[in-house]
Amino acid sequence: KIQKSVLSILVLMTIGCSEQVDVASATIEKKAPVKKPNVVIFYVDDLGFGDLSSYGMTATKTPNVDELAAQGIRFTDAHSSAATCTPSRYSLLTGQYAFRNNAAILPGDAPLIIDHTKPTLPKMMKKAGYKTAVVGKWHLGLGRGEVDWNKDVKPGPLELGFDYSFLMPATGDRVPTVYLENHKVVNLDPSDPITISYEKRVGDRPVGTESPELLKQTADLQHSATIVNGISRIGWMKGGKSAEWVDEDFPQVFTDKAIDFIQESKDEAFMLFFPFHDIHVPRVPNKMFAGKSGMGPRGDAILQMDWMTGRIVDELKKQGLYENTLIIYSSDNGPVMDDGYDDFAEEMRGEHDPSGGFRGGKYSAYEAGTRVPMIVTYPNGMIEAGESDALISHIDLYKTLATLAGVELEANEAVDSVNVLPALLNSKLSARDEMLEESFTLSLRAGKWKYIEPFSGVTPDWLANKTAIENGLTTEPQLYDISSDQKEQLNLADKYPDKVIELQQRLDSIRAL
Ligand code: NG6
Ligand code: CA
Repeated sequence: KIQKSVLSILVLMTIGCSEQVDVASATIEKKAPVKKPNVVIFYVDDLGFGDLSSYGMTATKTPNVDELAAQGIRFTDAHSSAATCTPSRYSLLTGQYAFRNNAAILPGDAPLIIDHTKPTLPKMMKKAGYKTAVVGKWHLGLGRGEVDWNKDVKPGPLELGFDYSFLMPATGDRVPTVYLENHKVVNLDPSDPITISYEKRVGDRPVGTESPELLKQTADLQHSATIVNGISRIGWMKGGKSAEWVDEDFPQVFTDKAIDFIQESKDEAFMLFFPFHDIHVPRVPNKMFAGKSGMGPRGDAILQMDWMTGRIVDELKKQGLYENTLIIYSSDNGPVMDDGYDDFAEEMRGEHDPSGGFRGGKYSAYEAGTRVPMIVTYPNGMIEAGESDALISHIDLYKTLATLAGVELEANEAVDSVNVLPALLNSKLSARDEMLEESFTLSLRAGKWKYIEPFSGVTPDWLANKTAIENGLTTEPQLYDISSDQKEQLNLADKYPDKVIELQQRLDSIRAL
């Protein structure tokens, strides 16, 4: 079986080098492709390890994602690069740890944090002839600072190597609450220009602190500035009335744009990066899903995400592309219940465990901060359905896709990324034996050990006050035997001081790279 998979990889590498597969090697596999495989990355926001029925959720069902899980490999030790969104995305698109660039959660008016003169994942795919697009939530900053939303907004995804972009510029809970298509705000009326501020109130739109009667959901102080569509946001926005999004329309709007891209690209090799807004706050599902999960808006957002996934996969099938598409489905960080809006996620959760039995969640140095569902399908007979406990980080997608596409990387490109293609295609093969997890501190997984570096910084108030979240930040070192103590209950740092020193040194050397 392993031999068969090695042959599969050879076939894939051949595809990377030439358009046509050598017929002799192609006969080894059932249906070897004649075109480079398309790549679709479904990147859900804040979806926890336990938030899919294929990962143990019983409270409601995710049939579309479960179908992918049934046809592909379901990973149980795959990780987002970080426990929050901006750093995770940064690493995925650059193959470098976010701490190397101090990438942290960004406000909605922040400049682009990826250097567009440097290599990126989409630029690398373009070298191999891929057409590339990003459709969905961005949250990596735009422009050079003081961005003017009324002019061309750049640099952004196009300058980073995407041929097409349709974005929510930051997050659903931050202004500006408008779509950005390539360089332009969609439907903007030039006589009603947009001004954004994260410092002071601008414009005459009502705000959450003063007009709670206008709200669909009340929110904490941080999320109680400008109200758009009955939801108060972080930050203030003036103008841009005709360009405002309607949160309930997200599922159709984003999937329609992805489907358009697939239809337009069907005769070429393409890579679609599809970062969802769901299941991030504010959770304001479309009426097709509102009230359907029995777990409140958070559960309904899971159903919405599942429906969106299904529509895009159906389109691939309709276009005859599914057989030749590598699909990677995962999440940008672990789960959170209360993230600022009163949507009763915790109260309506019932027995559901979003972390799937692991400790912590979004923001946390414990496993549930980054251990997320990951499903890989490649129906072309190259991959056998199964379950894999290979240790993988999303930072590895860069080198892995470079291998798939046959691109040779420059010396300084994607330095933290590891090629895990063999493990993506064969559930019996292992991947890393060492991996870094980023949160407000750093954690190192090495063999059976998980080491959490002591945290000497200041925990932001909003995080310290979230008592429901175990952020894992302590001034003392933490050492867990993750092979026997998956829930990170027994700190062995005092018992194995030499191990602590060894792992801290290893961490320091990765940092100094
Ligand atoms: C936090 C926000 C939270 C969420 C998060 C980003 C506050 C108090 N909390 O700062 O609501 O927006 O940033 O989430 O403002 S992420 O998934 O995009 O990283
Ligand atoms: Ca997130």
